[in-house]
Amino acid sequence: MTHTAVLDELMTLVDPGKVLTDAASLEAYGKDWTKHFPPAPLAIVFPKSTEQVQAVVRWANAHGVALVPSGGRTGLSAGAVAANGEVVVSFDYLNRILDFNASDRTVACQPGVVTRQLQQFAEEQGLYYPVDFASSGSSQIGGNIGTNAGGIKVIRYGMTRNWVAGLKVVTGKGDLLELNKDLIKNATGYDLRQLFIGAEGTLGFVVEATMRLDRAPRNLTAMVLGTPDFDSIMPVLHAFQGKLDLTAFEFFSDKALAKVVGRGDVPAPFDTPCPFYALLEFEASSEEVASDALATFEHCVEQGWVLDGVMSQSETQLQNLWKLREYISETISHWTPYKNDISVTVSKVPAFLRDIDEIVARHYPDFEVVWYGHIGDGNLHLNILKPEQMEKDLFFATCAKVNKWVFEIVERYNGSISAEHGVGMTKRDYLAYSRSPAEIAYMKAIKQVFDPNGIMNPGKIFAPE
Ligand code: 2HG
Ligand code: ZN
Repeated sequence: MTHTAVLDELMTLVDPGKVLTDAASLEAYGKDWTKHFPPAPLAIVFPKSTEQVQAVVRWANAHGVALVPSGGRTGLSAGAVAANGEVVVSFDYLNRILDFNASDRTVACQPGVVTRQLQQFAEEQGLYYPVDFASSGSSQIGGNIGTNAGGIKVIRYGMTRNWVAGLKVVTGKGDLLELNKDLIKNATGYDLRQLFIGAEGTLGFVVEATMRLDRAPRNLTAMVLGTPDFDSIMPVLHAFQGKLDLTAFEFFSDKALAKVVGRGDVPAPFDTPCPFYALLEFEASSEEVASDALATFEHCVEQGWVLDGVMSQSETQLQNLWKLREYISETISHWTPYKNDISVTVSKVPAFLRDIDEIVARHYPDFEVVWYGHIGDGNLHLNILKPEQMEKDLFFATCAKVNKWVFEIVERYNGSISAEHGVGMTKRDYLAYSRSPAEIAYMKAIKQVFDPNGIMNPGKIFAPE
C-alpha cells in the first residue's frame, strides 16, 4: 500500500477531519519542550474514544507504522517527539473528567485532562490533587502517568504513581486492559498498572485513569532561606523535618535566582546576597506550628546555616515565593540549556553535588551552570546554559562528552540518570548507568510481550537496535 492509501485508511478510523498532515500541525505536534530533535511526523491523529484508539493501534500493527503518544508535550526528554515519520496520537479530544466518587475520593479522567483541570476539580470538591509542577497548566494526566511525573510536592505526597487507583490501557497489540479496578487492596498477582506508569507509552496508551484525591492542605505557608554554602542546606532540611511535616523542600542557586528576578516581574525574597536558597513549605494549621517554624528558623540562623529568610504571610506572598522556584525552568529556556535531572538518596546529596560540581566546573569553565531542584527528595536539576554566540549542535556535542563523567558519578552513587523527566530520547544512550544489563534485558522482554511489533513509541527509553 502507498503512504497515501495507508493514511486514507487511517482517516476512516476516526471522526472526519481528525487526521492532520499540514506542515504547521506536524511541527507543533511532533515535538515537546526539548530542542534536540527536529520534528518529522507523518501525520497527527486525534481519536475521540477508546474504540478509536484501539482501531488506530490495530491499523499501526497491520501497516508497521510507529505511533508516538502526545499529551501536553511539556516533556523535557523528547519522550513525545516524533522525529522519524511516526504517526502522533494526540489525546487532546479525550479530555473529559468522567466521574467523581466522594466516598472513594477518586476521579475518573480521560488521558487528555490537563493537570490543572484535575487540581481545580479536586478543589471544587473540597479536596486536593497533590502532584504539582510548573507545567501543570499544560501537561496532561496521560503524559504524567507515562513519565510518572514528580514535581514540587514529592517529599510529602510521592510521585504520580501513588495517585493512580486504576488504569484502562490499550496495549501495543490493541487489547483493552482494565488494571486494578480502583481497588486499595488487591493481592492477585502482578500489578500491571504499575508497569504502564513511567513506561513512556512504550507498552501501550492510557485511555482512562482513576486518580485518587487527598484532603485539602490547611494554610500552606512558605519560607525562603538564604544559606552561606551548599552544605548548610541539609542541616536546615533536617532541622525543619524534625519539627514540621514539610510539603516541599526545594533549592536553587544565586544564578537561578538572578535569572528569575532579572525578568522584572518577581520580587527578590530579601536583599542579603546568598549563594544558595532553600524554599520550604508546610501547613501552618495552628499557632503552634507557625511558632515551631519560626523557632527552627532562629535555630538555623544561630547555627550559621541560614543568613536571611522570609516567611509568607498571605496567599499572594506564598505565590510570589513559589514563583522564584517555579519560573526557573521557563526563564532559562532562553539559553537553550543542556539538562540533567539526576537523583540520589537524600543522605548522599552533599557529596554527590560536590563531586559533580567539581567535574562540571573543570570541564565547562566558560559555561554558566545553574543548579536547582527538589533537594528534599534527592532530585537535582543541573542545567548548563549555551553561550549566546555558540552554535547549538557544537554546544550539545560538548555537553555530551562531559555527560559521561557526570553519569559515572551518578552510577558510583547508585543514583538515577532521570529522576522525574523520563528517559525519552535524550537519556536513552545512558540507561546503563542506572540499570544493569540483566534489568534492561528484562525490560526489553516486557516490551516484546505488550508490543511485539515494536510500534509503540519506538526509540524511547531504549536506543533503536
Ligand atoms: C522543575 O523542577 C522541572 O522546575 C524542570 O522539573 C527542570 O528545567 C528543568 O531542568
Ligand atoms: Zn523538577
